[in-house]
Amino acid sequence: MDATNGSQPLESQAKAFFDSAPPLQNTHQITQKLVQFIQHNSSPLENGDFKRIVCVTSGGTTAPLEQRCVRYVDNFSSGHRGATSTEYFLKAGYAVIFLYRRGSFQPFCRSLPDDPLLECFKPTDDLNIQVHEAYSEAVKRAVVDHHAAVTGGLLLKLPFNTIFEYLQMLQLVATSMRCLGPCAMFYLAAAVSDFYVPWKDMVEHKIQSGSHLLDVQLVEVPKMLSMLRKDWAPLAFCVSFKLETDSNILLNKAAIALEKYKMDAVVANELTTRKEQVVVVTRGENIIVQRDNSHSGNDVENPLIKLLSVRHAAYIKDSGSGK
Ligand code: 9Z3
Repeated sequence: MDATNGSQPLESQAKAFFDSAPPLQNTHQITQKLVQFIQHNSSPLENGDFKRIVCVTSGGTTAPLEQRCVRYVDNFSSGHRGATSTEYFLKAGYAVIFLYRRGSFQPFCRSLPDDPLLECFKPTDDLNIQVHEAYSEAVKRAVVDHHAAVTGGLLLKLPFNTIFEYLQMLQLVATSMRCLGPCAMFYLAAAVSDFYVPWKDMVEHKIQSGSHLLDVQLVEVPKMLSMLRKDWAPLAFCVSFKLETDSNILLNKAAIALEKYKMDAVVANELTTRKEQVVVVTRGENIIVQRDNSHSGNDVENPLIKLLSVRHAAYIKDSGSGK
């Protein structure tokens, strides 16, 4: 495989990416859902403040190698960070647009076993099914909390698979959230492909073994964080993530991303310790956030979302408007 660097301006790279991407299947339905969701959460609260809405991205994007895709390049992410964070954002009073990779971890399902349907239920004598005693509390909590969030209009779930779907959907979400000004937050935990094969250069059928599999020409994915900041939702509070396996370069890379993409915070995490500790890199300081080990059910996302929620509130206040 080989990779090329785009030397054109970002806007033309982004345009080329979107023009050549296979169009999203259900743009109209997604837009309608977004409009409804944002409208539902846009009326002022009793204290005169506006509800805050966060877009949480979660899971890894795929970069297909064939148009009728059999093989693809994947980005590592189980979706645990995004799903867990969604629960804490809901607890903190946010409405959440959860943009997730199909098949990745889901909010409220973390305490269920790997195969919840088959492991949580058992047949009864008369061939009905009932919840297994061992899981009855966990199943009840998951179903009740999920139902409350969705029917209360506080959680909108939108799935993606490919980098093409992800970036088109992120653009739709961001431009729909622009009207919220600083009350919008982006929490970009998804692991996004750095390279892709443009649709027009992609072979249609499954690449045969022994043929051109190793000749695939990869192109750099345009840095859409800049588009988000500059064009799609310029007033939103933006938090991106930086993942490294070498802790020696992590903080420096996060600081570079903070400046380059004009983020409000970059959450730096190292692959093996990501569930224990993250560092929130901001312009003023680096804040170490750790999981509280004294309770088993505690997650690093609990203090992380509390911190980001406080920072977001200050950002809204500084911007001088509730909306
Ligand atoms: C992250 O760094 C996430 O925290 C993880 C979460 C993917 C590590 P899990 O889903 O893991 O709980 O298993 N996400 C961003 C990864 C990423 O691709 N960042 C890009 C980079 O590091 C910037 S967008 O260059």
